Amino acid sequence: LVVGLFAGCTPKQQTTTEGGNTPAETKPVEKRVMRIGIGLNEDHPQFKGLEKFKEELNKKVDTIDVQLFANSALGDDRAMMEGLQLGTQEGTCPSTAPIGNFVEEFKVFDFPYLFPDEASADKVLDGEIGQELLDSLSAKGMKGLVYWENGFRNLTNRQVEVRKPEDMKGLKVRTMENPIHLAAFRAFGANPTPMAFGELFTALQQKTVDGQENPIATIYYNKFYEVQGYTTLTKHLYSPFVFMISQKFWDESTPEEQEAIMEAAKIARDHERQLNREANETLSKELEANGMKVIELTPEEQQAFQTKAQAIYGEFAQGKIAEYLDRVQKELAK
Ligand code: KDG
Repeated sequence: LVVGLFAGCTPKQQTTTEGGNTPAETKPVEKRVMRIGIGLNEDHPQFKGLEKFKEELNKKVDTIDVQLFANSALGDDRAMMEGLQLGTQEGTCPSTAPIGNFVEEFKVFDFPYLFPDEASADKVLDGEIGQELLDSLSAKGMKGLVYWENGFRNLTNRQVEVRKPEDMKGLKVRTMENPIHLAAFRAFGANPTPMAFGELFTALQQKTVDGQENPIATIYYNKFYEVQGYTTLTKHLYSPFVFMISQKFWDESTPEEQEAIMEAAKIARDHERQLNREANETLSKELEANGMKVIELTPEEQQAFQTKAQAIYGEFAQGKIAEYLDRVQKELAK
């Protein structure tokens, strides 16, 4: 039984206790609260992954009370990462795109058409390069645990059957807050605008923007088909998630708790990736059943987008980002 949250305490003291009615001689288990927030909703594989994390962690330790918040209830990706730094929440799972605003090198994952498939992404993310980048978050107050999957992003819009970059001319497209994404969509010919995910559905509904880009699972579970007519399978970018907690929470954990957190995060990662891949495979049909036209591109049509995207590589592949880009490309060529 959770008897209460001691509001106003420092994160270390933010505990809940169990066993309120136990005899005085039985010491109640003190639990530290781990509040984890995401922008997506409870139906999305990302939330199912968090539930798995909670379940697995509870099997291993009884000293952490995981509380889950979907639908941007704790803020957007950027605000939640700031929350980790400030100690107002303990965990989140952002796309890597907004992480580039905290640690520049993460922008290596923002180059369109970098990863050809999920297996290549897993190889880089779960390998040395991915680990180095996770480790670089610690200096910013965030402990990067493991990569989960958002997936290959696709364009949706209200009114145009987009098959080639020219079809996107002037289309107002929401992107995540990331300069490379904005540049890519300008290169495609669109008129991109950055916006927090939590504001997106309403913006599409009110026609503040014409379109957006996200993986199939998000398009489906967020019911974008209610306000969008077309999905073009551009697959222009593989979007990873980073499952992270605050460095402070990590540092205040015992070695046993740290091991349990890592193990649970990995089991949850495998579960989330599997659910997400199944969703991305099967849900195109459901989009069509809900009235959307789903446009599959021929390799030549896809190449036209890739060629446009290639033109922005030079501008953004600078300094540390260029070094990482080079390493990723070499790793993929192996
Ligand atoms: O829970 C993750 C979301 O907050 C966000 O990262 C989803 O891909 C996303 C987007 O488009 O903002």
